[in-house]
Amino acid sequence: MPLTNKKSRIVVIGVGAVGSTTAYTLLLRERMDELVLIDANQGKAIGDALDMNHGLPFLGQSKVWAGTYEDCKDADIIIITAGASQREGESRIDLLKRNVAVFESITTEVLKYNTDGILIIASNPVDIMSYFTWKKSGWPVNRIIGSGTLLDSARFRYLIGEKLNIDSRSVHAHIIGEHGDSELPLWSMTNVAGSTINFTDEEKENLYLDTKNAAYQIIKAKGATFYGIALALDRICTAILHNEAAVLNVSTLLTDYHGVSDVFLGVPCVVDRNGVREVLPLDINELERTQLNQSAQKIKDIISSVSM
Ligand code: 6V0
Repeated sequence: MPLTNKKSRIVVIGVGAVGSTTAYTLLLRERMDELVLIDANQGKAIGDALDMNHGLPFLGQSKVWAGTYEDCKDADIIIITAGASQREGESRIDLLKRNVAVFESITTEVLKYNTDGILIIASNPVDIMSYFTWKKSGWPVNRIIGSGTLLDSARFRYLIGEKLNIDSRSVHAHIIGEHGDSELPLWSMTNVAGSTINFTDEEKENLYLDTKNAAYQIIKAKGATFYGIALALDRICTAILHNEAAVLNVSTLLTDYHGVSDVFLGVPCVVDRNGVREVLPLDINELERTQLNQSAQKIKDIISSVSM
């Protein structure tokens, strides 16, 4: 639902597994008036748009089409899910070099037509791609949002909920840091409606490892992950379009945050119509602070090694 009479528009760039599932999720939930699909493989975008249009008689009034970068002009939100997907056994960092070149060309095109939208980045390694996009775009940092550890936090909440036999929506638990191998669980802040959860150290370690390795497990089983991330991206879009001020663990620029600066990482952020309104201060313990700094250092080392 837009805040003005202007038609709300979301553009999805890269309609592979993640992009097309995200587009379909947004359509099913009737999040926008106009949905534009863009892909280097134009046939895929055209086919997806046709396919989705044939479902409109069962849905609402949204318009869907395979577009060009010119269609970014009136977009409220542009979601970038283009790029190569993670191969079996490949770390997200290994994807970087392949994806930087793709992003270079995409952001150049988007910037020609849009100056006031919000960019949501999902392509991996997402924290680095978000940082790179921010640097390249020159946009205010609140309008560049990486999907960050929103999906990881959802996986964590799901696993904890399953173990406790409690609805995962009632589990308050956060994964922060890199969306990847150096991410960390905030056990000191994990609770169910304020009630502390008493897991053994071994149980905690297993829950964390199952969360962290979930993507590898899914990729091994079926080649790619896309349903969970599609719902996470839908959640970010809703927070923006409905001006929710929702707290979501997205990737944003950190400045003097528990000793971390000049890097994008997933942390709890307030997300509203302007994107990331603020980063929530966290009362984390010393171990978590050390782990967050290690995660930041890992990302910074990689960024400096590819000299962006
Ligand atoms: P995919 O199925 O290979 O789709 C990628 C799409 O991008 C293809 O349709 C390509 O044609 C298209 N593409 C490539 N280059 C361009 C370009 N220059 N312009 C426009 N389109 C282009 O990959 P999949 O959808 O599985 O993954 C996409 C990205 O999302 C990858 O980087 C994944 O690692 C990442 N994921 C991120 C997640 C997260 O939590 N942030 C979760 C899952 C996947």
